[in-house]
Amino acid sequence: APAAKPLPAYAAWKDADSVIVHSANTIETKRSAFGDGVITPSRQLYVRNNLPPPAASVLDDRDAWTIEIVGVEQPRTLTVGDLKALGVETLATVLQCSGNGRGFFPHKPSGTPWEVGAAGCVMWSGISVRTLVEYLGGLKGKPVYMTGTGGEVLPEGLDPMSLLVERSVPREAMQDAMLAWEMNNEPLSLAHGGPLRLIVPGYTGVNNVKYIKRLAFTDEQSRAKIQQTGYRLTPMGAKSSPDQPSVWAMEPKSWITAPGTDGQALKAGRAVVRGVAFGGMHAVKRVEVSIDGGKTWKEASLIGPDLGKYAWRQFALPIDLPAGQHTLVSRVEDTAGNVQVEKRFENVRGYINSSWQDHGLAVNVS
Ligand code: MSS
Repeated sequence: APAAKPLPAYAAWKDADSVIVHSANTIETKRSAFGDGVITPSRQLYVRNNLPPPAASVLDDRDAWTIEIVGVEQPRTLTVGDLKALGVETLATVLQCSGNGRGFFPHKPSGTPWEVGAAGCVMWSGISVRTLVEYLGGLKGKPVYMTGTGGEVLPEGLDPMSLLVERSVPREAMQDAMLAWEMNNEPLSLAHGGPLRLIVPGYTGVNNVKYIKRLAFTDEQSRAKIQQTGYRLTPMGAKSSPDQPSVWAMEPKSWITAPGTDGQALKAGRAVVRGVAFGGMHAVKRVEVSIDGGKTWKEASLIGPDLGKYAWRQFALPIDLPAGQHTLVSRVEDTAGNVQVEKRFENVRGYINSSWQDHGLAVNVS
């Protein structure tokens, strides 16, 4: 195996044994590292930055970080300190990169070939966007989008719109959205967007803008490339364009995390198949597991605490594992009746791979 790449300085505190460092801006959680608790420990959570993060000094005085809010009746620039005096809530969400599962697309799309580990389930604390908007007199008019702008310093001499991390999501997403300053009970790290980050529950990673400097309620989508042509579900053979669906809501998805994910050969006999499952926009209703690649299915039990519809659920199914080669797969159904898809939706950049078939785990039992 090639030598493991070192963790970048801003993420040096991550648990090196639990992650795969693809590059300084793309770090994946190992499938075998998810463990049996519902929350993904911060030290194991994946990292994805489209641009290098801001200087660590932005965390020197967290409460002094400012955010501009526009598209409300009383537009204001507020500090994190101001926000902390207005409200606080805690929410668990699945944070999942739009490209998680890209590594299973046969056409090898450009971008990180993530398998299952560009995802985690984490707790956020901060102020709900609804509370903040009410405080600022409500929305001005009937804006179509909520647009968040990242606070990275852009390199000079290049068109800022080609680099700016600015994402628009449908306005309704504000109902459950949050401006978070804590993750997993700790002040938000630089790697995950500190001092302040927008959380848009149910939406893919890119819509959860880190280092947020501006929150705008707008009639148009952002002019930034990352919105206009980036993160589009572009059919094979086509060019990315704004008329294709934007990568927004997540879909029902699950995968197996044990046994056999650490590459060890398995012994025939009693075993507990475990994994994680989420609905994206709806709560998990049930999870089925197959040890014959999807020919026959058995319902697994949902275990552990239910942290709400945007969190993932752990599932477990005790089975008798016969000797031989098996493919373990799982399939989730949400409370709205949507079932995890069997096959991926082919698209140029390899986004939103929710295929249960692709996420199967081949094991060798002796
Ligand atoms: N934000 C900002 N500001 N910047 C950047 O770069 N990225 C994205 C998000 N946000 C960014 C942001 C992405 S793309 C993702 S995934 C996410 O983030 C991640 O997160 P973490 O914390 O994990 O790192 Mo794909 O869809």
